[in-house]
Amino acid sequence: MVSTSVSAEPIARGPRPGRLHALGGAGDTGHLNAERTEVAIVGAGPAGLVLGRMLERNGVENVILEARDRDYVEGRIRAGVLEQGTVEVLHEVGVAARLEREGLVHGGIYINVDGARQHIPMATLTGRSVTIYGQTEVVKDLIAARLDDGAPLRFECQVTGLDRLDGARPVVRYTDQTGRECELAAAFVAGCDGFHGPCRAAIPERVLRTWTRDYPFAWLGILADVAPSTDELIYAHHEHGFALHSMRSPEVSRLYLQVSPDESLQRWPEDRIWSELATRLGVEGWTLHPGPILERSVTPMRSFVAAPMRYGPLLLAGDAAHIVPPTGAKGLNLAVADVAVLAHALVKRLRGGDATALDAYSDRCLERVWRAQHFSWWMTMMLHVDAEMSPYDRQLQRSQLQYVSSSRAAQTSLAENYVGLPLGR
Ligand code: FAS
Ligand code: PHB
Repeated sequence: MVSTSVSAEPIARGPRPGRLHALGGAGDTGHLNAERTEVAIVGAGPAGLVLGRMLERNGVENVILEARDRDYVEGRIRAGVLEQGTVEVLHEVGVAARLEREGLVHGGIYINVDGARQHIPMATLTGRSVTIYGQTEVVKDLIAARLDDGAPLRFECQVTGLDRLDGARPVVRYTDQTGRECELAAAFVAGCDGFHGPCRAAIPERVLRTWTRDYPFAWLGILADVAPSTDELIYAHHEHGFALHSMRSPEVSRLYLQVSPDESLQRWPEDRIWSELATRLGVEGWTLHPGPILERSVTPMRSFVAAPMRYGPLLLAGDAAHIVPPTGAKGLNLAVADVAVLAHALVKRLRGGDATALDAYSDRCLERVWRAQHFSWWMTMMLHVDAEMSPYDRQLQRSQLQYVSSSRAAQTSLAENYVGLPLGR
């Protein structure tokens, strides 16, 4: 365990092997105008940005290539729950000042079952808590820090392919914002390009195994300009379907409704959204306060895992390697956990020549990924209404809901998975 080497303390910026310079040396045939760096990172989501930050602070050269422009990347509304381990990593890499000021620390969640609300005191049961702080804010903080540092972050640079993954120095091909075809050679390529990116597809089918589960439901999510009607998140199971009351700040609420995967937003005018939320989240003596809806979207739900997460010099992290339904609030946290392990391994390999951690990277992450897969599937099946469910399974679901609402042991298990297991590196 050499956690100190991948630590917050930026090392002295000594002369380092040429940050970016044109190839042209002996042996670099066919990629004459390729720039060169140590780690080419594809994607400026949470995975790519946290990895870039950790490598940067340990003096490892890296370049981030991002297909979209800055406004788009910073405007994408996604996750909102940070595990304690994720907050610790953001602290470690020195981008937690605003999180400290604006993040909402929650010691529990509520589970609503048919009009009865049960509090799960996670901090009491596990000693750990979660922090509510939007993914958009995490990404903004990381981008600002990187640009302040002058570290290379190229927006509107679409990666189109990876070459020489079987060679000593892979090459990333991309189209820059002027449409020019460019190449970036690197010792390692980090595929942090999300589920739809090109990096996973660069791993030969004979090598890559995938597991998938699609769910017969989706989430209609809204961002509303109204103070949350609850102090902590409410997960509700109701005969009409699942609902979730989350938030982004003391002034802004984030709420979700279970809908069918092909649901059209046209069929959900504001008043219908608020009345359905009130029905599904409702308990005696509690009122949901509606407000202007700022954003709404429908997100399909899928479970997906790809393995191995490494193919020679290519390392996958985050949604590029695994997807979970958002019911367990694991997506963003898994992405950060992957790159916390990856950064450590790359520094040991590139600075110490020791490849043990890198060789163990995939197995190490998959262990945590499958735990989160199981928890996210379990929360999803327990809390959603599946019309195809057999009457027998329906009874099992009811028993599970009653068990979680009444048993400390069941609540402790839920809490332990929800707050996230400490990050081993
Ligand atoms: P990301 O998808 O965040 O980032 C990948 C980046 O790669 C993107 O910026 C993309 O533009 C870039 N890229 C792709 N192809 C490229 C190419 N060819 N060249 C260059 N760049 C390329 N999780 C929750 O816990 N709660 C939620 O409510 C929740 N809501 C979600 C809603 C949606 C619509 C989605 C898709 C995910 C949601 N998630 C949620 C999960 C989410 O938080 C992800 O787990 C998290 O964004 C994963 O981070 P990354 O792995 O960095 O991938
Ligand atoms: C969110 O705040 O966006 C959120 C919270 C908890 C979840 C999913 C999404 O399980």
